[in-house]
Amino acid sequence: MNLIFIGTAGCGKTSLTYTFGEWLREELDARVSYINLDPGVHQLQYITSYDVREIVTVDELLQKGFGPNGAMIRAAEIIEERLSEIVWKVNSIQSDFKLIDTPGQMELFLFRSMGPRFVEEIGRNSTTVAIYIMDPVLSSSPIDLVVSLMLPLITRFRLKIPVVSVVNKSDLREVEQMEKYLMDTDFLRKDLATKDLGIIVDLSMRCIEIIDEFSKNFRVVKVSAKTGEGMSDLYTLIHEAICECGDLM
Ligand SMILES: Nc1nc2c(ncn2[C@@H]2O[C@H](COP(=O)(O)OP(=O)(O)OP(=O)(O)O)[C@@H](O)[C@H]2O)c(=O)[nH]1
Ligand SMILES: [Mg+2]
Repeated sequence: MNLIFIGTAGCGKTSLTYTFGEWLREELDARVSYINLDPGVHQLQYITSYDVREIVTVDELLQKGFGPNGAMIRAAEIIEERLSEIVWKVNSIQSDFKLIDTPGQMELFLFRSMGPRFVEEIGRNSTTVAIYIMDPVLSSSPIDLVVSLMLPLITRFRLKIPVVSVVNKSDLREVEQMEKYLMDTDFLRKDLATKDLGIIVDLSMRCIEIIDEFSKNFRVVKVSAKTGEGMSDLYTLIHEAICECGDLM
């Protein structure tokens, strides 16, 4: 099974990849391999079975004179050009779970062809699920939360595989308010209705309808890559996604 960790910059992709991988090893005695697709990362907690930095790093492109954004885009292009080789190497790894860490900037993986093409190719041989990581720091107001909840749907659009959503950093206080909204969408709607933001409120209400319909009633699991909370819930969520493939986001 391939598990792809995706989310906005700093949401905890690398940390959760590692924490969940170690949980799978310890609790299930599973064979776990770690795959790094982030050409910009400096340090990883895990030992990789495949690391895209063997092909390209953002640092070497910066040294060649690219600017910070140009270097990331060029790195993504180089990865795209050599995708067959990368997929071949990832496919040749023997393990029960391949945990795939994606670039810091989500758009490099999601909005360029790199992510969809990678997912399509590795998905031919094994089940692939994306884990969309929500960052409570970016979801504190009702409108920010609606935006955060739309992103796993967009991920589903782009990658065309089952996507499960988790809220990481559950050890932080910001999660409490977010959880109240997630557990009671009427409360979220009521709170939104009090905002004097005109069409933004209307748009948010419509988004909630879509999220409600396609995300199985806001089923979002709370996890902490820092404390290890929620790993068994995440495992259950992934299993449900595979069983219910087709209608689960
Ligand atoms: N409190 C808390 N901090 C966390 C948690 N997970 C990650 N962090 C912190 O969030 C920051 C970013 O974590 P990373 O795992 O590097 O996140 P990332 O999404 O891989 O980051 P980029 O790849 O750079 O976008 C680090 O300072 C982590 O220590 C968590 O569960 N709780
Ligand atoms: Mg990372």
